[in-house]
Formats: sequence, structure tokens, C-alpha cells
Amino acid sequence: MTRVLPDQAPSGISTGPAPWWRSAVVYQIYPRSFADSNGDGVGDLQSIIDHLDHLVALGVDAVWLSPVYRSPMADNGYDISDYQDVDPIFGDLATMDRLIAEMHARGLRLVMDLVVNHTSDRHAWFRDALGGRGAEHRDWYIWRDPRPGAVGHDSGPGQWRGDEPNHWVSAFSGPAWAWDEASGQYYLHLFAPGQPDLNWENPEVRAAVYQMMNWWLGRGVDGFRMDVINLISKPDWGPDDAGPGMNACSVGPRLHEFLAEMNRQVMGAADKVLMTVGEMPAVTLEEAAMVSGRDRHELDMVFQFEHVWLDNGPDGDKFRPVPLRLPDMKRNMVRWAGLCETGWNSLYLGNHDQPRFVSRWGDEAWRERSATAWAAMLHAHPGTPFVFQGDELAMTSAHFDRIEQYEDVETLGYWRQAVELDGRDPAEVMAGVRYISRDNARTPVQWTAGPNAGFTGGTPWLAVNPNHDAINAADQVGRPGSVFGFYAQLCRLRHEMPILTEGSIELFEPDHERLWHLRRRYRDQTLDAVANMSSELLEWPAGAEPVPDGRVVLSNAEPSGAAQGRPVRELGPWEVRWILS
Ligand code: TEU
Repeated sequence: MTRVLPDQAPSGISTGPAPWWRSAVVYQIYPRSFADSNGDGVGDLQSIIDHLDHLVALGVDAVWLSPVYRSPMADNGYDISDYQDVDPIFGDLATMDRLIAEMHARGLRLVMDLVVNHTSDRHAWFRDALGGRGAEHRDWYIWRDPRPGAVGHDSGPGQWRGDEPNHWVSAFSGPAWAWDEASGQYYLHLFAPGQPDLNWENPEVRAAVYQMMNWWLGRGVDGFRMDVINLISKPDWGPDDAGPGMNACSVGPRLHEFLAEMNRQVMGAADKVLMTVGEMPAVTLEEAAMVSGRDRHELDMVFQFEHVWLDNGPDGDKFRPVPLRLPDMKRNMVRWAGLCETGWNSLYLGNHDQPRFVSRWGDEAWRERSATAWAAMLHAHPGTPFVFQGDELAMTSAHFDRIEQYEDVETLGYWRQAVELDGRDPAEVMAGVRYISRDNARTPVQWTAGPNAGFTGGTPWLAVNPNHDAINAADQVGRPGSVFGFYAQLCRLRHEMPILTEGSIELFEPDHERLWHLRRRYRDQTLDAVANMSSELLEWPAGAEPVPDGRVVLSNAEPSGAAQGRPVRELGPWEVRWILS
């Protein structure tokens, strides 16, 4: 029996009154794919209002709403052209106000997506900046001359010219610098060329962001999910710097200063307890502790990426994935649980950027069992769990086989670079795309077995998964034993059992490839979460830490309450149990 404790096991007693998000479950809505009310094939705000009772039945506490601001949709709304307006494809500000009111009336909170590392190249600030080196908003972005001594030549859009200021690569393939012929300079874009990075060194940029955030607080929102917020402070760099620009800019020299300033100007000045979560690709545990430390007054928690990058392939290439090793995941999650000692952690397995975890790490032949096993082991950790739309139904990845079926700018950029420019084997590249593409999670939510899964009366912007005939909300909501019903139990137990948010944590048998065994302790209670994370029967390993006799409070194999006191001698394929003693 090997015990693995995080560096600092979460203390049993939180300091001071716990903020609401400490025992909350948050539901992520990717609006384009949630539900469509007007038949244009794209999800909208009115349909979210129409489906709020789905969230109430599930028992979640808040919604993280992916961007609905005005946008040319180069990156499906993560390229914003007006922060203080709603894109007509989603509705308008009046509908947003109704959504906020309807959510609050149901005890739900709304956390907006804040995308301020970059804007759209259609934003009025950038349009002005293109006016030339003396433009009013020129310094709101990051402009640099061509690299001295190098010669640039036009190789076509998104291609290297040869004299970029350095060799940083965009997260969506190609150079992270775009050429502006009129001014003879490059501008930085860590993502698409249509997403120019803002210059956070400029106090006018920061003031404009804080003003906009306070404007949304004035409309009643309850917090922010901050898109790639660890990238806003750019490091010093040189002409020979190369590699992913996103990784190079993670946690720059003034990040904590900017976040503390934002907290003073916005969150700390608010008249209610907000929730802030910073999305931080490449952040380390130590850096996350600095950001989320309770006494740091920066952010409340972060989205880290170590666990969703465990199956990245050579050179961190997610499109050349390798099989996940469960021990790596188990150790990673218990290590990040230590963050809750001084700060707080988010808990997630999927979102709009990740494939459906049941397809990625479960077994579609055991779809409901493997989905609920993963969900239960995630929720057994301290932190705030996030449920991505459709995961409460165990929706699967899209598994599109032809590049024409994909829409995602990251996926299409990778395909162009790998197949069209680098000449790699299309079948080999498609295998990686099919596994990891962000479009896997972006297919419309499956509400019914009917046409277009009840998502739209028109033509969906992205194909509906044909398995909606078997996997849909209508079949599950209210049905005991459904995946939806299991998630509703997870939400209820999180509200009822402080051991989940306040208890210490121990991981047993960390190196076992199939058994996942966590133990939580709080005051006089012990909770064991045990799962067989494989498709074969698991005999309890000889010498492994036994599970104390107790009450089964959660099971995906039999109604909770059964198997009372029966010692755990074996677990069926993808069987998970929580035993309270
Ligand atoms: O994502 C940042 C990010 O790291 C992902 O884009 C990327 O897909 C990574 O490979 C995931 O492992 C945020 C948003 O969530 C994403 O939708 C946007 O495309 C991106 O920032 C730019 O705003």
C-alpha cells in the first residue's frame, strides 16, 4: 500500500466563511451548440432561457457561458469585436438581461467568459491601430519591426515571410506574427491572425478592460472565466526565440501585478462574492498557488492543463496523441488537490477545447459506466467541478473522418500545416484529428432522438452526432440509473457532504494501472472512492489498502444503498463506488 499525499493535504477547516463557489458545481455552456430557438442552426440566448430547468434538474449552481459578444467568429467568439454588445447570432443585450434575471430567479449564477489577452482584428481599437504608427490605439497592440538582417518575402497568408521578429509559433499553426504592409511592421497573435494580442503594458488597455468588466457586473453577472489570462504579461524575448508562443508567454513578469490590480479595480470592489477562474495553459502548480492563494487577492482558481496534456505526443503535439497512463492521471490530480490548502482548484475533464472524455479515456462499449466512473473520480477530489454541456448525458466525440467535416480553426490550421505544407500522411494526421479535435465536443447538444436531436429546426452549423437517437436528454432526465441522474447525485452530494470540499485526500496504489482508490477524511467521517478504470473485471489487488465497511452513497453499478457493508473484493468493468464510514 503506497500513500501519496499532495505536498499540502487540504486542511480540514477552511479559513473564514466559505465563498459560494467552494461547494458549487459549474456547468459550461458553449452557446453555438447548446440550443437554437430561431432555426438559424446556431445556438442562442433565448434557447438557454428555455432550457434553464434542465440545469435546475441537474442541480448545478452556476453557468460559465462561453463568449456571446459581437465577433466575426474566426474562433467561434473567442475573437471579440465589441465587448459590450451581444452578437446578433446569439441575440441582444435585452435577451442577455432576461437570461441573467431568469437564472437569478432560479438561484443560478452567471460567469461570463472574459477574453482579454487579444481582441478580434475587427475590433474598433485594432481598426484604429491599423491606421499607422501614430494611431491613437497603435500601442494597444504589440507591433515590432522585421528582424534585423533578415529578408522577408510574401509566401501567402499565414505563411512565414522569413523576417518575423522571432520564431514563435501560433497555437493555431504558422507564425505568431502577422505582417502589416501599410506600416511595415508585424503584430503579435498567439492564436489566429484575426486575434491580435493586446498590449497589457499599456495602462489604457488595462483601464478599458476593468471598465468593461465593471460594466458587466453592473448588468448582474456573477464572475468571469478568464481566457488564457496567464499570457497577458509578455516576457522579454529575442529574435532567436522559437517554439509555441503560448508557452513562452505563460506567467510573464507582470502577471501577478496585473491580476492584483484587476482584483482591486473590479472583483475586490464588487458588492457581492464573485467567482473568477483563470484559464492558464502551461501553468505550474507553484504558479497556480500564487494566482489562487486566498491571501493573494488575484483570482479564485485556475484551469490547469497538465492532466489534459498527459496524452500529448512528441514535442507536446496533441494531434499525435499517446495512450494515457492512469497512474499519471491519478498522481496529477492528487498533486493538484494540494492547491486547495492555500488556494483553490478547478476540476474538469472536458470543455469546448477537449474531446469528449468518455471517448478519449473511457470506453464507448461501456459508455455510461466509463463516463460515470470518470465523473465520480473527478468529483471525489477537492475543488470546484465543471460539467461541460452534454457530458451529463455522456455524449461522445464526433469522430468525423473527413477534414471537410471540421470547422475548428485550430484543427484546420494543424491539417494545413501538417498535410498541405509538411506533406505528412493524411490518414496518419486524420487519426490524430479524429481523436483530439476541439470539434469533437462542439457538436450540438442532444436533446431528443428527433431531427437534429432537437437542437435546431434549421440546418445545424456543425453536424449532429447520429447517435443522438440513443443518447439524448429526453431519454435520461428523470430516469433513475441514467447518466444525467448520476450527475444529479454528484451535484447533490457536493452540496450535502462537506468532506468533498474540506476533507483531506490520500491516493492508494498510485501505480496500479486500473484501480483508482482515493480516501477523504473530514472530522469523524471517511469517504473512500474506488473505481475499476478498465473494461475487465478487477479483483481487489492482494495487499492493497482495504476499503472500510460503510454505506455506499454512490454507485454506477447498483442503486446507492445496496451492497451495504459488503467488503469490496472486486469491481466490475468501470464500476465506481463511494463508501462513507
Ligand atoms: O484556449 C486556449 C488553449 O490552450 C486552447 O485553445 C488550445 O486548444 C489547447 O490546445 C487546448 O489544449 C482558449 C479558449 O478556450 C479557446 O477556445 C480559444 O481558441 C483560445 O483560448 C484563444 O482565445
